[in-house]
Amino acid sequence: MHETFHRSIQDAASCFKEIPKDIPIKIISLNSADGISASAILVKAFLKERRQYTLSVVNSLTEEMLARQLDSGFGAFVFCDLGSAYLKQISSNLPGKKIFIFDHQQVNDFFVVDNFVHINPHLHDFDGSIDISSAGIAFLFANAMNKNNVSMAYLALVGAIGDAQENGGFSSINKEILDMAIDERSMQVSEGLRLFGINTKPLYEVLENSSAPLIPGVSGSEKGALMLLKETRINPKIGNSWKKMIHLADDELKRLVDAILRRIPGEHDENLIFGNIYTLLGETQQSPYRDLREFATILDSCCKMSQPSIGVGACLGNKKMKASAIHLQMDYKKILGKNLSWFDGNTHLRGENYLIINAEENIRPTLISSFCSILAKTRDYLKGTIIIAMARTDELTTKVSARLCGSCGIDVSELLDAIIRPLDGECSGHKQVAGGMIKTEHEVAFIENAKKILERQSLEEVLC
Ligand SMILES: [Mn+2]
Repeated sequence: MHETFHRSIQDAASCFKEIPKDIPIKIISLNSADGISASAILVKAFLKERRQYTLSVVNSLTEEMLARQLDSGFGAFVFCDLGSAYLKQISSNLPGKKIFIFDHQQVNDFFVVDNFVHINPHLHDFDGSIDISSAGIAFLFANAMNKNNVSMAYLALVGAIGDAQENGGFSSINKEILDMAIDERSMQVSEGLRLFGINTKPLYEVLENSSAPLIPGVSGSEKGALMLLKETRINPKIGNSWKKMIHLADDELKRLVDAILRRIPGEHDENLIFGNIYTLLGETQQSPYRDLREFATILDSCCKMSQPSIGVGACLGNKKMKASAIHLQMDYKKILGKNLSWFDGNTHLRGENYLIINAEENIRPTLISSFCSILAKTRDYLKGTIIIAMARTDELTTKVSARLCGSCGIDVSELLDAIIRPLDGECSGHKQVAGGMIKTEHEVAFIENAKKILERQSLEEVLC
């Protein structure tokens, strides 16, 4: 499997090199941290090859959009972080074009067309959810075209982290890419508290700023952060200055890790806050980009704030864009904070096993999914509680997001599908996380359906 995967990358690179240099190429990428990292890798590689390219970042692929591309003058298309689920649509809308698909979603359809170069780890028995991301594929492809592109290995890892593929360490192909990055000395791996700014900022400030994970009562609260240190018998100061992580004794560190884990509902995995730290050596000590995990969250903020081009610019090393991306991240955090205050200040529909929040225009539709995740992760809801949050778009549609608190036998995407299907809406997801779209005029019917189905679900649980 390993060999066939690497051969498919080599073949893709050779096939790409055969495209005449005067043919303009269009990169179409998903608006995600992984998609952005993948795009930045391709942009850099194409510049080196003196290729003409255009990049477009989208929230999803649609037939209309694909149809519009046919006469756009582009001779080749590279789809990043999407495409594997749209093989037929791409093929029927772009006949005669050279198509490259770099995706790692499940492939349901083994549709093969001559003009397609389809790279997906699932086609080679790898697990696309943890073994490699689209940025990893884009990187291996770029590296197969020109060995100097090995310097971008770290960007492949930023993409993988953005897709939650680093669970206490990298595995499989991601691990090989990490080794390449270490070999060419752009990165270093060490062990420590996995909180942002850990080497540079005072401990209390690191705790206060923690957003991944969010520590209930501590994240966003200076008082809460100082209280946590007091509780764990750690003096926040050393002499006249603030204590940093390097000043902690082993037993203090252990107490702090335990205390943080106790604060996060349902979380007992030490890996969440203690483990590998990936340092980008080319960045200054003060730079948030120095920590690869923080780099990925900055890109994620650019996506959520609907400004992916700033994220791409930051990946390309543009100083202005790097600074703008940090500002976007701050704005994003502020907005999420406001959304949580709105939530706390209003009443919502609560059942025994569910919570339904109709935010209407109070929360941006692009942020509703993050908002829903934060509620599920930081509020102490009973295991098995289903949270559904809704927010309106400008197009008379309402975006719906659903989360399951804690893992149990329930499949939240099946439930959301059952609620949405009679309303002609669309939805996708998996056991813990699902999302969908309905017409705004169907909101009332959606809530009624949801109540009915979730109440039945709760009854079934009691019965069995
Ligand atoms: Mn991805």
